[in-house]
Amino acid sequence: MKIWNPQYECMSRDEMHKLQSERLIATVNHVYKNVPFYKKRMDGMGILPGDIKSIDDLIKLPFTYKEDLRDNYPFGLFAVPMRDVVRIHASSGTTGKRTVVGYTKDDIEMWAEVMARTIASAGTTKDDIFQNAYGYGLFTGGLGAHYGGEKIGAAVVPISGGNTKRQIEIMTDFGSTIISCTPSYALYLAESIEEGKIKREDIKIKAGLFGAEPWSESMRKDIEKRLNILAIDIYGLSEIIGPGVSTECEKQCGLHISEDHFVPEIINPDTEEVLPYGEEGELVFTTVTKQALPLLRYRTKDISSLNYDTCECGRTLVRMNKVTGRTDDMLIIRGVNVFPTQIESVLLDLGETAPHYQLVIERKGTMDTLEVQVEMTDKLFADEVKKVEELERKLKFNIESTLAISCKVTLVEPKTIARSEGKAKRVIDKRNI
Ligand code: DLL
Repeated sequence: MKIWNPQYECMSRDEMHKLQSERLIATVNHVYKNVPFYKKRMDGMGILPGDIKSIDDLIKLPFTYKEDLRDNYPFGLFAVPMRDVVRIHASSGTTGKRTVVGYTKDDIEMWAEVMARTIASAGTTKDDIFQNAYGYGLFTGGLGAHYGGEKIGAAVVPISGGNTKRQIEIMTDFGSTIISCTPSYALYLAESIEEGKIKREDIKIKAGLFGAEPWSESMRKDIEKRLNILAIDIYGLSEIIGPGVSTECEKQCGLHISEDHFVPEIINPDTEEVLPYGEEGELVFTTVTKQALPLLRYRTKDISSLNYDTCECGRTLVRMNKVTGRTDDMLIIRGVNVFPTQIESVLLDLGETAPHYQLVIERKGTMDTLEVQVEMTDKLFADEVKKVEELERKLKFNIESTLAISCKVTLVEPKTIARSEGKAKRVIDKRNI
């Protein structure tokens, strides 16, 4: 399959080292000058931009945490004036506040470039019809993939997420050849196609770009078999750019990181020590070309490992292994990032229930379901059923508008949710992904 940009994707390790070094130095100067937060943090550690002479000095730099973005909400970490920002996206934060990210024109161009690499790695060319079923909006998936598809010259169908009947109709009528969506939605599509009247021969999809949530090898096999396509894993996070941070190639043996833009490290999440190549730990990224929101050593909380061996596909870009989990309690339900604390805030804000709750997540068929079980207070328990139902509806509405995904709320009798002596067990994830 054609490599989109061999100059960068197949660069020698020495050249990459030199390029990353130059770009890191420029980035450190940029943030030190333009982001008071970084100046303060570097001053606090006694580090000046001049101390950073190559990419090997990365370890001298401070980490950045999701909380730093929240504490500087919404635009406090932006390194350019607002007049240079041309796009703003946002994703879930740990509590009520979202994580806000901004892009300059050059950032959007770089994003389109890394997404073109990603989309091309599934074999996409100018001749393809690319059905982009990632959500458009504040989520980075839709527009991120859109610009990459256009850069390649494919005909992008900006259908966005959901509405399965319409997805299948458009897919058949337009003759879409490439699809992008979450892997769980791909399975749902497969199931809906199997149940409907349309025959597989009437569908021309040959490959799919699936990411935004963890998925296993067995899920890949299932999708590939049922849809009869090549299923490629794509990874990214809003803070670093959105989708486009890394992608599998057709060899499906790890995700190539666009490390000319995003430099990875693997650390021990507890000691923050950098781990030797190959060991599993928390992924950390430093952006080295971003203008609006450059981040130094951003702690992703995603667990993976790195592989620097040259891949059979010819790319020299380092590969990260499939993400195996997270170091925090973030859940991804139907592609939406959910922190239990967000739900807790909604419950506490309303203050009409006991502070004991549990989240039960299941995969029914191919769809994830979320049930929020909340304990009633003794007073509420003594009330009429009508009042209880009303509160369930109100909680459901508040949670759904905070999380942007549907859920079921069940008010349970007082003292029925198991108490824990240590950390409360808030999440019962029954999905077997
Ligand atoms: O999910 C960006 C994206 C969109 C990636 C479309 C791929 C496709 P966020 O909403 O900020 O951004 O969520 C980022 O999702 O830290 C991981 O925990 C998880 N994630 C993303 N891709 C994968 C993947 C987008 N391929 C968070 N495998 C990340 C496992 C993934 N987890």
